Amino acid sequence: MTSPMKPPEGNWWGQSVNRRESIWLGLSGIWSILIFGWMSGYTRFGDQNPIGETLKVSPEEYQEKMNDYTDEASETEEGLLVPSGDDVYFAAQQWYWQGAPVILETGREYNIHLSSLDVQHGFSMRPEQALSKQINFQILPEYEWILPMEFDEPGTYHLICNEFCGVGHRTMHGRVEVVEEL
Ligand SMILES: [Cu+2]
Repeated sequence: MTSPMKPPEGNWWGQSVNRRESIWLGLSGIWSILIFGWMSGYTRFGDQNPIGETLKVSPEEYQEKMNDYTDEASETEEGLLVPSGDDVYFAAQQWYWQGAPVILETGREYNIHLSSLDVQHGFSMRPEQALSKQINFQILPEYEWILPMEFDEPGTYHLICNEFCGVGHRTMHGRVEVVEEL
Protein backbone atom coordinates (compact mmCIF):
# COMPACT_ATOMS: atom_id res chain seq x y z
CA MET A 1 0.00 0.00 0.00
CA THR A 2 1.26 3.49 -0.76
CA SER A 3 1.46 5.86 2.15
CA PRO A 4 1.16 9.66 1.79
CA MET A 5 3.97 9.91 4.34
CA LYS A 6 6.50 7.97 2.24
CA PRO A 7 7.83 8.77 -1.23
CA PRO A 8 6.73 6.51 -4.09
CA GLU A 9 9.09 3.64 -4.85
CA GLY A 10 11.63 3.52 -7.63
CA ASN A 11 13.32 6.27 -9.60
CA TRP A 12 10.23 8.54 -9.64
CA TRP A 13 12.22 11.77 -9.74
CA GLY A 14 14.01 10.71 -12.90
CA GLN A 15 10.79 10.40 -14.93
CA SER A 16 10.10 13.17 -17.40
CA VAL A 17 7.22 15.54 -16.69
CA ASN A 18 4.07 14.95 -18.68
CA ARG A 19 3.91 17.32 -21.66
CA ARG A 20 0.51 18.71 -20.67
CA GLU A 21 1.79 19.47 -17.21
CA SER A 22 4.75 21.37 -18.68
CA ILE A 23 2.41 23.36 -20.91
CA TRP A 24 0.14 24.32 -18.00
CA LEU A 25 3.09 25.19 -15.78
CA GLY A 26 4.46 27.35 -18.59
CA LEU A 27 1.10 29.07 -19.13
CA SER A 28 0.64 29.80 -15.42
CA GLY A 29 4.20 31.12 -15.28
CA ILE A 30 3.55 33.48 -18.20
CA TRP A 31 0.24 34.58 -16.65
CA SER A 32 1.92 35.31 -13.27
CA ILE A 33 4.50 37.48 -14.97
CA LEU A 34 1.78 39.32 -16.94
CA ILE A 35 -0.32 40.13 -13.88
CA PHE A 36 2.76 41.05 -11.91
CA GLY A 37 3.65 43.52 -14.66
CA TRP A 38 0.07 44.78 -14.73
CA MET A 39 0.29 45.81 -11.05
CA SER A 40 3.08 48.14 -11.98
CA GLY A 41 1.36 49.24 -15.21
CA TYR A 42 -1.90 50.02 -13.43
CA THR A 43 -0.25 52.47 -11.06
CA ARG A 44 1.24 54.25 -14.08
CA PHE A 45 -1.60 54.18 -16.58
CA GLY A 46 -4.71 53.46 -14.52
CA ASP A 47 -6.93 56.44 -13.89
CA GLN A 48 -7.97 55.23 -10.41
CA ASN A 49 -4.90 56.73 -8.85
CA PRO A 50 -5.15 59.64 -6.49
CA ILE A 51 -4.28 62.89 -8.08
CA GLY A 52 -3.21 66.24 -6.78
CA GLU A 53 -0.13 67.63 -5.24
CA THR A 54 1.65 66.92 -1.97
CA LEU A 55 3.74 69.28 0.10
CA LYS A 56 5.96 68.83 3.12
CA VAL A 57 4.49 70.71 6.05
CA SER A 58 4.96 70.64 9.80
CA PRO A 59 1.85 70.35 12.01
CA GLU A 60 2.52 73.89 13.31
CA GLU A 61 2.72 75.31 9.78
CA TYR A 62 -0.44 73.50 8.79
CA GLN A 63 -2.25 74.80 11.86
CA GLU A 64 -1.23 78.31 10.80
CA LYS A 65 -2.62 77.76 7.29
CA MET A 66 -5.77 76.40 8.89
CA ASN A 67 -6.09 79.51 11.07
CA ASP A 68 -5.58 81.85 8.11
CA TYR A 69 -8.20 79.92 6.17
CA THR A 70 -10.81 80.03 8.95
CA ASP A 71 -10.08 83.71 9.61
CA GLU A 72 -10.83 84.54 5.98
CA ALA A 73 -13.87 82.28 5.79
CA SER A 74 -17.30 83.39 6.89
CA GLU A 75 -19.95 81.41 8.71
CA THR A 76 -23.60 80.69 8.10
CA GLU A 77 -26.23 81.08 10.83
CA GLU A 78 -26.10 77.32 11.40
CA GLY A 79 -22.37 77.51 12.00
CA LEU A 80 -21.22 76.15 8.64
CA LEU A 81 -17.93 77.46 7.38
CA VAL A 82 -18.08 79.28 4.04
CA PRO A 83 -14.64 79.28 2.35
CA SER A 84 -13.62 82.61 0.88
CA GLY A 85 -12.20 81.03 -2.30
CA ASP A 86 -11.70 77.69 -3.98
CA ASP A 87 -9.32 76.37 -1.33
CA VAL A 88 -10.86 74.22 1.37
CA TYR A 89 -8.81 73.06 4.35
CA PHE A 90 -9.34 70.13 6.67
CA ALA A 91 -7.03 69.33 9.56
CA ALA A 92 -7.45 65.88 11.04
CA GLN A 93 -6.63 65.39 14.69
CA GLN A 94 -7.55 63.12 17.55
CA TRP A 95 -10.54 63.07 17.31
CA TYR A 96 -12.19 65.64 15.16
CA TRP A 97 -11.98 67.53 11.89
CA GLN A 98 -10.96 71.14 11.89
CA GLY A 99 -12.63 72.84 8.96
CA ALA A 100 -15.94 71.00 9.32
CA PRO A 101 -18.84 71.50 9.02
CA VAL A 102 -18.35 73.38 5.81
CA ILE A 103 -20.70 74.43 3.03
CA LEU A 104 -19.68 74.13 -0.62
CA GLU A 105 -21.40 74.39 -3.96
CA THR A 106 -21.83 72.07 -6.91
CA GLY A 107 -20.02 72.51 -10.21
CA ARG A 108 -17.06 74.32 -8.76
CA GLU A 109 -13.57 72.86 -8.66
CA TYR A 110 -12.19 73.08 -5.16
CA ASN A 111 -8.71 72.38 -3.95
CA ILE A 112 -9.15 70.23 -0.88
CA HIS A 113 -6.17 70.48 1.47
CA LEU A 114 -5.65 67.59 3.85
CA SER A 115 -3.17 67.03 6.62
CA SER A 116 -2.96 65.64 10.11
CA LEU A 117 -1.78 67.43 13.22
CA ASP A 118 -0.88 64.27 15.11
CA VAL A 119 -1.18 60.68 13.86
CA GLN A 120 -2.26 59.00 10.65
CA HIS A 121 -5.95 59.43 9.82
CA GLY A 122 -8.19 58.46 6.95
CA PHE A 123 -10.33 60.86 4.98
CA SER A 124 -13.49 59.12 3.89
CA MET A 125 -16.30 61.12 2.35
CA ARG A 126 -19.70 59.61 1.57
CA PRO A 127 -22.97 61.06 0.36
CA GLU A 128 -25.77 60.53 2.88
CA GLN A 129 -28.03 59.07 0.20
CA ALA A 130 -25.53 56.37 -0.73
CA LEU A 131 -23.18 55.65 2.12
CA SER A 132 -21.53 52.84 0.19
CA LYS A 133 -20.33 55.35 -2.41
CA GLN A 134 -17.20 56.82 -0.95
CA ILE A 135 -13.79 58.17 -1.58
CA ASN A 136 -10.88 57.41 0.71
CA PHE A 137 -7.56 59.10 1.19
CA GLN A 138 -4.82 58.58 3.73
CA ILE A 139 -3.84 61.58 5.77
CA LEU A 140 -0.33 61.69 7.13
CA PRO A 141 1.19 64.20 9.51
CA GLU A 142 3.98 66.26 7.91
CA TYR A 143 2.31 66.10 4.48
CA GLU A 144 -0.27 68.35 2.94
CA TRP A 145 -2.27 66.76 0.17
CA ILE A 146 -4.06 69.06 -2.26
CA LEU A 147 -6.82 67.30 -4.14
CA PRO A 148 -8.91 68.86 -6.87
CA MET A 149 -12.54 67.97 -6.18
CA GLU A 150 -15.85 68.90 -7.71
CA PHE A 151 -19.31 67.97 -6.47
CA ASP A 152 -21.93 66.97 -9.03
CA GLU A 153 -24.77 66.43 -6.59
CA PRO A 154 -25.99 68.67 -3.79
CA GLY A 155 -26.63 67.05 -0.42
CA THR A 156 -25.07 66.12 2.87
CA TYR A 157 -21.74 64.38 2.76
CA HIS A 158 -20.34 62.64 5.79
CA LEU A 159 -16.71 62.87 6.59
CA ILE A 160 -15.36 60.08 8.71
CA CYS A 161 -11.94 58.84 9.70
CA ASN A 162 -11.28 55.40 8.26
CA GLU A 163 -7.90 54.77 9.80
CA PHE A 164 -7.91 53.65 13.41
CA CYS A 165 -6.39 56.54 15.35
CA GLY A 166 -7.09 55.85 19.02
CA VAL A 167 -9.95 55.53 21.49
CA GLY A 168 -12.00 58.36 20.02
CA HIS A 169 -11.64 57.14 16.43
CA ARG A 170 -15.30 56.10 16.04
CA THR A 171 -16.48 59.60 17.03
CA MET A 172 -14.33 61.35 14.43
CA HIS A 173 -17.05 62.67 12.20
CA GLY A 174 -17.47 65.82 10.15
CA ARG A 175 -20.02 67.13 7.69
CA VAL A 176 -19.87 68.76 4.29
CA GLU A 177 -23.06 70.39 2.99
CA VAL A 178 -23.20 70.84 -0.74
CA VAL A 179 -25.72 73.23 -2.25
CA GLU A 180 -26.48 74.22 -5.83
CA GLU A 181 -25.48 77.78 -5.22
CA LEU A 182 -23.89 79.54 -2.30
CU1 LIG B 1 -9.49 57.60 13.12
